[in-house]
Amino acid sequence: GKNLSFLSPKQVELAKDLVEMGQSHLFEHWSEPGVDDDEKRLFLDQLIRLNESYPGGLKSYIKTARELLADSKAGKNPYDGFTPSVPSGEVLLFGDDDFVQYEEVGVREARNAAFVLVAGGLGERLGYNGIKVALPSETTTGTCYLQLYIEHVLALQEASCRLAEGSCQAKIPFVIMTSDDTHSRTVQLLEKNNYFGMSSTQVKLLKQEKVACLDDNDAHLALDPHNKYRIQTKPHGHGDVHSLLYSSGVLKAWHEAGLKWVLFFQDTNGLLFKAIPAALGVSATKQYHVNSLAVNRKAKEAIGGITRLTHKDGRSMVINVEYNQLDPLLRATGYPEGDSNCETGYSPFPGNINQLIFEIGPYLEELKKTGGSIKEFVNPKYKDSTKSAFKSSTRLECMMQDYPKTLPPTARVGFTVMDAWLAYAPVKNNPEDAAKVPKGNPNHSATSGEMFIYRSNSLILRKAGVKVEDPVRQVFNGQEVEVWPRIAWKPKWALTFSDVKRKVSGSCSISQASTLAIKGRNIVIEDLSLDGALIVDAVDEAEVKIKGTVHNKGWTIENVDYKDTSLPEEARIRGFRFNKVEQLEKTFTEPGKLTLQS
Ligand code: UGB
Repeated sequence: GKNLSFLSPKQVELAKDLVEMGQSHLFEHWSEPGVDDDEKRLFLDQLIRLNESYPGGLKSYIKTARELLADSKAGKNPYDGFTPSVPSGEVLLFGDDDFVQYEEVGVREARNAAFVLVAGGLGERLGYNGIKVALPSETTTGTCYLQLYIEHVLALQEASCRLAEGSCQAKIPFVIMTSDDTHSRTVQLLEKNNYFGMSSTQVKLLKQEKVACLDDNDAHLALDPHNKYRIQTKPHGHGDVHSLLYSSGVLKAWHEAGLKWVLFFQDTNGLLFKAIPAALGVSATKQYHVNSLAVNRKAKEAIGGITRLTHKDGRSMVINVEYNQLDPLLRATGYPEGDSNCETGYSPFPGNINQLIFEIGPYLEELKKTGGSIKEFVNPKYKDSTKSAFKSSTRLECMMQDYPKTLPPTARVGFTVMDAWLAYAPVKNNPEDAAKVPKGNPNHSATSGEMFIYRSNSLILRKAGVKVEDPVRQVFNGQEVEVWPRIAWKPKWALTFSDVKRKVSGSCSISQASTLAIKGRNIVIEDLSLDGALIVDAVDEAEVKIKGTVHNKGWTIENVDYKDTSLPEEARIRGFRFNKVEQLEKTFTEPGKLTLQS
């Protein structure tokens, strides 16, 4: 009944639709016509964006919200009727023959792949002020996560092309999903660093929109408490990646270009690319439509459990059960111990690390039907036991690993388990929370994230025949971790176990106090005895051999107090920094065969 002539027809249409959806409260407080008209237009523009960025629009959002809120109020368990059991998947042991073979297949396939990094999250649990992909993955080389990922994709691209018959111009597409919280800082990081060596056309950013908040069980959209002409919004979760790949046309373009695989991964796991060649090899060999990567999981570890869920009616699926739901589900279905370790010292349920590999053809076919919308959930905090009012507004959320939930039983959904030491080193917890993690469980902190990279590299070199000295245990920011020699290398130096084996030979040894950074491509290590710090770089055209004994005072580790605000946040959150006392640092700038012999 209001005079709406100052609005565009599109704006009026949506306003009318919203009133029909029971959302007239959005307009009731409007000032008289002529007052705040610009604000009102902006308000409707925001509603149009919310409407267009959600598959099925606000109508569908509100409908789903009402259903999920009713279920939540009724205390309905989403797992009602399902019994969990331990699923069987592909279990790979690093360095075994089949692991090595899968790696070779995976590298070959990589030129038919596209990579998608979901990096729209703020990382509230970590509490770092910057974007997470700008954090150093380790501080020996200072390589940030985004650089690490891009260099890995480039190295894979090159290695894969080398295996191709005939000429290969493959440029592996790299998509980053951002959000309003991370978008501009991600762009800045890329631009400031020339896309870390990737061509800028190879990188595409897709920004996810937040979704409307809900005030009550009737799914009344919530007004921003600070602005009555804005809807309050919150993040919808990493599950948005599917609808974005679909609605942007990116997925279709990849399919038309003949690409076969899309790999999803998260913002802070410095080890994930150690698992990618073999996991992609498994996907290709087993022809999996969906392959999720998993690692051995400690009970109560904040990672989801891959579970077989069998329904009373016979349906069955293998799916991630999120960490906060695994324990209650187990207790409710005949496992009185809940989420607990078995005789192996690990949970029998493999831990989801949210590194997913989809075959593009079937994925695109499915998204044509769903538009990329996947199963959502709602998690309202109620005022009291009547569950009739919320403490604060809520919203629908979704997770990318829930994609298989709506697939038909004919879909080939599998998972691949690898050693946690090899493949998983997330940075999620702030120092205080990380210090409270039960002893023996990974801390998921900046401290463990860095130390796990050294452990992984040390164990890989050991497997390749290098005598790497045992670690010592040390406490940083209240967390006890194993400190292995600080070993880091560029992806172009070695991507697979076979690469590593080709590059180390003879009798090599590395002491616990050592630091080794290999930054060049064609560097081989032969009969090296290292006790100290050695940093080697070389142009691609140089073929360098490192031999002999390197002994110096090296880089020592200093404890850092995370409360000491005079230090950079990057050091504080890990609780240590290096004191670069002495090192042998050598950069080979000329092509040709060269030897560093000491
Ligand atoms: N992310 C977005 O891009 N957009 C969003 O709206 C939210 C997040 P968290 P979470 O493997 O390590 C997941 O917060 O959700 C990005 C799995 O669900 O780090 O607690 C964000 O930037 C869980 O099963 O993780 O837990 C980040 O890159 C478990 O396996 C990514 O999504 C765990 O990760 C994950 O966000 C794990």
